[in-house]
Amino acid sequence: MAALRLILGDQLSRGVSALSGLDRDADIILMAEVMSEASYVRHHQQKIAFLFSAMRHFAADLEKEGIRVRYVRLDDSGNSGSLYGEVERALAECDGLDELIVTECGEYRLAEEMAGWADRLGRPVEIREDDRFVCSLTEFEKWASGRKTLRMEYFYREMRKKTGLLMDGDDPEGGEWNYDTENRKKLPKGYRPPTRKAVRHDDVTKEVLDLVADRFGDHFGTLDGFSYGVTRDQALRQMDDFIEVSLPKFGDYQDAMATREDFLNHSLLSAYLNAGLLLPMEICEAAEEAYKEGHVPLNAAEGFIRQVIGWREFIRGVYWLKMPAYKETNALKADRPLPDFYWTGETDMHCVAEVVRSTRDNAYAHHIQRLMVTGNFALLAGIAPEAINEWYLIVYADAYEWVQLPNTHGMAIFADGGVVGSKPYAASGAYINRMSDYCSSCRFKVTKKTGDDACPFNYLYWDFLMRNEKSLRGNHRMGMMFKNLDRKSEEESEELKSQAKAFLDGLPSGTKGLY
Ligand code: FAD
Ligand code: DLZ
Repeated sequence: MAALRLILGDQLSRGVSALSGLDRDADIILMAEVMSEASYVRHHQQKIAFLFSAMRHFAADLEKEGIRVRYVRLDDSGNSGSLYGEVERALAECDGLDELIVTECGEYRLAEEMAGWADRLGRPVEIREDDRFVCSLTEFEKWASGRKTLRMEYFYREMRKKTGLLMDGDDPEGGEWNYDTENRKKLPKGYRPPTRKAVRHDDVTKEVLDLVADRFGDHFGTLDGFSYGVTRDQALRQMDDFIEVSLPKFGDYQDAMATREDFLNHSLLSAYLNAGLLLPMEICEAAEEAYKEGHVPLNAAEGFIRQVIGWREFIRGVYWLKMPAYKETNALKADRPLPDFYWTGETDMHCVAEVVRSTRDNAYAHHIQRLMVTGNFALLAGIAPEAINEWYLIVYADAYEWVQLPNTHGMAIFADGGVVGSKPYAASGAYINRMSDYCSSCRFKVTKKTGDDACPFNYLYWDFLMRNEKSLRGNHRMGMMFKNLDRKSEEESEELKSQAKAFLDGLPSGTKGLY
């Protein structure tokens, strides 16, 4: 039987299951740039440019191998605008194709749609497992079954044993599973983060950048300085460069933040991993190798590997285990609209302005910026889950719902009531001050709790605890927080509440024309 094999924009791996068993003489690969995928949220311009260019390069590489590819560009005449429409059109226009083969996709909305394709097409549709992950969904379900709570740390240990990464027989390398306590260092004064290898862009990418500017120029973000690699070779070079230059201090400065230093020692590999240009095991093996050669310390290698085979796999497992109900939860009954500064960056809170700037410029912010600045603000302010989830899905080049949602909905804003994390990551300005240089050039004073020049994170933090006392006081991991709250006089508590209310009520939101 000849097959049409659909490859999605985030399935750019030569070994993706939809390509296995390919009959080069009979089968046709379909790849399509379609408006439905490019606009179901108003993706950052760089995310669209990265994916379209990577898709075009991937298709060209397949063609070089002699594989027949039907590649539909966004502006091709006849483009139906949707993946289903392109599948239907390909089946109608190419003779002799009996079935459709596709690898399962990364978002529930599309998976649901695809489940109905066989009926709509009146042909067999084979949806294959996405085996580019370390843990299959069935394996995760088995691990989760019967557990009262799902905790990443225990899952991670299983993944270490399964992969053998950083294992010394049955024991973890160095005697501990986790070296996180060594990974919370502030940047030393005058620290100069590694510089990144520049990527040279070819005509394919230049053409895509023009297309995106023309068709999506009103989406959030800028294309200036677009620096993503768009081929597997370029992604591999970024990986090698990271291992060589940035990984040695990755652990030490993993939680640090600094003005105008957007990347520090982070890998910047998530967009490549999530699109399929790199695979999780190969980057972990490279990190382990660097440790074995004595090039990087254990806290760096372990910290990095934990993010990939621990957090990334755990998050994916939670998404597919809990959807679709997961997205509808709102444990803290948050309902505030998204403040305009998430789009404009116009706020006197220097930390927030910096994170939004990096997000706009790079379609990137590192984990602590996402979690403890924009995420923490959304948690403390009680931003409605659907509004903040949509923002995170739009603004990052690595964002697909399977990975964005549990990170935002669960880890950052605790809307899932504790599925991903055991307590909300609520923090006052003191945390941001400890881990960054942001506060020293901020109009607000991080040491002040109330008053016009007090850091908003301070009164919002106390207001958050008071507002959510009923839901959170029983959480044993929050005992100390509530003990500190109990020390406040009624007068002080009222002042904190009223300052938080005045600040939040005064935030412009929903301004017309902002995305
Ligand atoms: P590094 O710090 O170098 O980490 C190495 C790799 O580990 C990353 O490339 C990534 O693949 C993986 N990783 C690390 N932490 C996580 C995590 N919590 N979940 C999944 N993978 C992880 N990551 C995404 O890939 N897509 C998203 O849409 C996304 N949205 C997020 C939203 C919020 C609110 C938060 C708090 C985190 C989010 N993350 C997301 C996780 C994490 O912030 C990014 O993976 C990371 O910042 C990517 O940068 P990096 O490649 O330099 O990562
Ligand atoms: C994100 C994205 C964008 C912007 N455009 C396309 C596209 O035109 N064609 C395509 O096949 N995939 C695209 N993608 C990736 C899909 O949205 C992604 O495959 C699903 O969200 C499932 O993860």
